[in-house]
Amino acid sequence: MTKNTPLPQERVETHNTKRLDALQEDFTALGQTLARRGINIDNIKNKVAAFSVAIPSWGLATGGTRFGRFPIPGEPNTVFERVADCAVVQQLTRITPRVSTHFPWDTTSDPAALREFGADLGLGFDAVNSNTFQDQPGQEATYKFGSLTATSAKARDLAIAHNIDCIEVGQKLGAEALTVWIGDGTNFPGQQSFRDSFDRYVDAMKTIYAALPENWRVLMEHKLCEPAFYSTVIADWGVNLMAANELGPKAQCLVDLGHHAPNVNIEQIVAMLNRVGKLGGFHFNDSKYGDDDLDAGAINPHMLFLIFNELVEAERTNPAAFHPAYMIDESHNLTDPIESLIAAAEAIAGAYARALLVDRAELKASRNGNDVMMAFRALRTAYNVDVSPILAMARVEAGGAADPVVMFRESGYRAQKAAERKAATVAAGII
Ligand code: PSV
Ligand code: MN
Repeated sequence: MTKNTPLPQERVETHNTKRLDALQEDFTALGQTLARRGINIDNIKNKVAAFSVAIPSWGLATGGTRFGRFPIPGEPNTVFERVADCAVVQQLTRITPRVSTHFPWDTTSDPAALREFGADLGLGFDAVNSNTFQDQPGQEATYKFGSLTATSAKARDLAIAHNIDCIEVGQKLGAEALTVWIGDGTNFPGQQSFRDSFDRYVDAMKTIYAALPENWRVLMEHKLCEPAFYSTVIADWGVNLMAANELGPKAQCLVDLGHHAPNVNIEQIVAMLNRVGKLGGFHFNDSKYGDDDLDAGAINPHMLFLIFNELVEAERTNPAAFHPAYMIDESHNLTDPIESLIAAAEAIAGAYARALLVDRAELKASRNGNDVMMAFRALRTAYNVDVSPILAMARVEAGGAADPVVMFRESGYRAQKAAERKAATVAAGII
C-alpha cells in the first residue's frame, strides 16, 4: 500500500462516496448481463485489478513536434518532479505502479534516492531506456551517422558504454530490463550497407547483452522510419527477431504500436513473436499516420482490443512463459500529461477487460468449423461491452478514484504545482 499519497486520500474517498451508488447499480446490471453469457463479473474485475502498465517518465512533461512546444504551467522539470506526477496517476488509477525512465533525460546523481522517493509514493521502476539518438553536450564522438551501428568505432563504443551505464543505474533503481531503441539508418540510397549496419548492431548488442545481470532482459524496439527516412537498421519485427535470436534468450522484441507502416496487422505480429518466446513488451500509444505518439486507444481502440485478444490467448496457451512488459510511450502536446496518462491507462485496461470477455470456446469451435461469422461475432460481442463499471469498481476497491480525470481536476494539483515549480521554457522539453 502507498505510504504517501500526492493528493489527500480523504478527498478521493469523498469523490468516490458521491458516485458509489450509481457505480454499484451499473456494476450489478453489467454483472447480470455477463452472467447470462456464463461470465462471472467478479473474476473479470479481479483480473483487471491485477493488471498494470508502466508510465514513461518522459510522458509527464509536455511534448512537442519539430514545429514547436507549448509548455503548461506547473509541468515537471526534474526526474523527481516527473516521478511525483507519476504518483498522481497511480493514486487515481491504481494500475500504473511503475515508472519507465530514460537516460540521460532522467539522470540524477543519486539513483538510490530516486528509488526511495518512488517507493515512498508507492512506485517502482520498470525498464530503463537508453538514448543514443541524440548527442549530449561535449560528447566525444557524434551519433549523427549512427550509434550502435556507426562506422566509427568510437561512436559505437560510446553507445555501448552508455547502454551499460543504463543497466548499472537501472540496477540501483530496481529495474530488470533495458529497452534499446536506436535511430540509426539512412536518408539516401547507397549511404550504408544494410547488411554491414546490421552486423555492427548485433556485434554491439552482444557486448551489451553480456553486461545484463542474471535476472535482466533487453527489449529491442523496431521502428519503420524516423529520424532516418530511407532505411532504418532495425526497421521491422523480422529484423528485430533476427537480432533477438542471435543474441540469446534474454533478448526480446518490443512492439511500439506507432512503429509500423500504416494498416500493418500488429496483432498478428504479437501472436507470432509470442509463439517463439520473443514478445518482450509494448510501448502503447496510438497513431493515424506514423509514429504520432497519440494517446493509447484514442484513434483505434479496436486494434488495441485485437492486440489484447492475442495476449489473453497467449497467456492461456502458456502462462509460465508469458510476461510481456507493458509500458506507455506517448507525447502529450495538447493535454495535461497526467490526464492523458490516466485516459491511456484506462483505455489499455479496458481493451484487456474486453479481451477477457471473449468466449474462447465459441471462438475455437467457430474457427474449427470455419464458421466465419460466428468467429467474428465472438470477438465483436466482447468488444461491444462497455466495461467501464468493471474498471471503475476495480479502481475504487484499490483506493483509486471513480472518475480519475474529474478527481484530478477537482484536486487543484496542477495549479498548486504551477505556484511551486519553476516555469518550463519552450526549449526545455524532453521530446
Ligand atoms: C522512438 O520513437 C521511441 O518510441 C523510443 O521508445 C524512444 O525511447 C522514445 O520514442 C522516445 O520518445
Ligand atoms: Mn517507443
